[in-house]
Amino acid sequence: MRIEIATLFPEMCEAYLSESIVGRARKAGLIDIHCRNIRDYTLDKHRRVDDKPFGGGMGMVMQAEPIYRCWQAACEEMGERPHTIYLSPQGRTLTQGRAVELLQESSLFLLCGHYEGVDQRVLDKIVDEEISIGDYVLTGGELPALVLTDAIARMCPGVLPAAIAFEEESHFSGLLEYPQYTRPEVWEDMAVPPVLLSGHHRNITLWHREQSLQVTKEKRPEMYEAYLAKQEALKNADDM
Ligand code: 4F9
Repeated sequence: MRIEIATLFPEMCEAYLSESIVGRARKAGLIDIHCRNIRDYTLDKHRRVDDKPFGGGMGMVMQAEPIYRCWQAACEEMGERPHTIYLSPQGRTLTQGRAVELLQESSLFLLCGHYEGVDQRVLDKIVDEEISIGDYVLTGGELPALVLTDAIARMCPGVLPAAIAFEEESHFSGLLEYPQYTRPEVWEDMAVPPVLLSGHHRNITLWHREQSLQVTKEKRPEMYEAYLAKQEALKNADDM
């Protein structure tokens, strides 16, 4: 998987992408992530990448040409047209399911906007899909691009053990995770649930499952109801 992040702040993105699991995966050649500075593609002698909006209004708008030239350079280097995503509060909200689907793409181009927006014409020309990471406004698309990159990178082959990347007790199975404990057995007068120290694997699995159900019911009642409805539907399909 190759991911190109087009931004006015490549160092900001590199800082995150050079550390921890994603940083290690890049060094090991498991994922190919490039940050491209849109400003490197301006033809303006003052290296400008934005201008006042036609029709008036507040703030500045990112110009079409530097973004388009940046995208063309990425296309040429990759030898293909990447699936092109604009991170925007107007997009469809990112889900685990969408992240899994995007894993199938051979290359992605993530466009990070800044200022008040991006000239609509370049969006119309290159963007396949707009993605939001939630209903709030940020100062730019960098954090959303990093969120999307992280969600995809951790599922790329070899980055994490598959058992963790596609973990059962998570959003994949439709339930939240059960609580976890590590040493010491007693901390601040609070003991670890005894079943976890019992060595009885079947009981431990049953306890995990029960905790997942309880946590989901309490914290995400709508997710719990959807889970029950799905279980019921599966049961009925079995009976037929
Ligand atoms: C993008 C917010 C995606 C949420 C981009 C300002 C954004 C955003 N999800 N906010 N620029």
